[in-house]
Amino acid sequence: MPGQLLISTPSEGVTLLTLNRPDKMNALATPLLREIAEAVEAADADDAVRAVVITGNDKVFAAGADINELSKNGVVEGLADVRPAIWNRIRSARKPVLAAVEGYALGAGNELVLCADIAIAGEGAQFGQPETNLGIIPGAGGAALLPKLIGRARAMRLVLLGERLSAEEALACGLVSEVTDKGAALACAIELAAKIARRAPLAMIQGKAVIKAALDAPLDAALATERQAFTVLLGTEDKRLGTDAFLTKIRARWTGS
Ligand code: CO8
Repeated sequence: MPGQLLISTPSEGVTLLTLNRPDKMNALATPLLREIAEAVEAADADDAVRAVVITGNDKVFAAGADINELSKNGVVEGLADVRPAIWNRIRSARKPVLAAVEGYALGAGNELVLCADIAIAGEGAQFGQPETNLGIIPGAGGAALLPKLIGRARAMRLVLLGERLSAEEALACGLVSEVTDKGAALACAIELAAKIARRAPLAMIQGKAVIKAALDAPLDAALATERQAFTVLLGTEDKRLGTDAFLTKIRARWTGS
């Protein structure tokens, strides 16, 4: 019987994680969330993997945390909850993570999109943080991180009113970087991931790390972090190969060293 997370390699250097709980709208119950964290960490540890794509199915990316699980949790369970640590593991991925979204990305599903570095939406996709409909608020970035990415005004409407963003609105506010025809988001995300997989590996990791750090740091600190990463890359074989390739007009074969 297939698991709740399908792991495949659709293109060289690309790991594809497909959420597979279609009968429960891909609700992110703790075991599934844990499987995602383990798969992301395995990809990070595997030199052959350069990028990760996370997707759902044609109708739903993920409709949130598992409400059956949630309904049984009180304050005590909340205090002992292992999920914040699992989310941190997903958020800490070093290699680029892409999300391909068709249909609903709601609650924790949208928070999983927020973990991605590049998100692609198929026409008709819908993004939201409907937790206040359940008498709670988002718990994995949907209130804390969302306003930094899409702005306070839109985040307030999503969280306080339970409104959803269409694919086009998500594009306009920078939640996703591209809208494709319905059903074409995954192919688009795999193509982008394959492009990343062909590029200088250390530069991909450092570029991602600096951009993420810059979201939270004052400009001086962000510029210092950028400068440090830039300087470290000057000492790499890939930098020598990249500059030689430009000067000799011969394509570089990156080594990731
Ligand atoms: N959890 C559990 N089961 C779900 C969930 C869910 N989030 N979403 C859908 N399902 C189940 C339904 O109960 C139904 O099951 P069954 O057939 O056994 O009755 C099945 O999936 C199909 O769902 P629907 O019949 O509702 O399908 P529709 O096409 O009519 O509607 C929707 C699709 C709009 C996605 C609808 O299912 C919906 O609104 N789902 C809930 C969305 C939601 O409220 N999400 C927020 C959840 S709370 C959350 O994410 C908090 C995160 C906190 C993280 C904290 C970490 C520390």
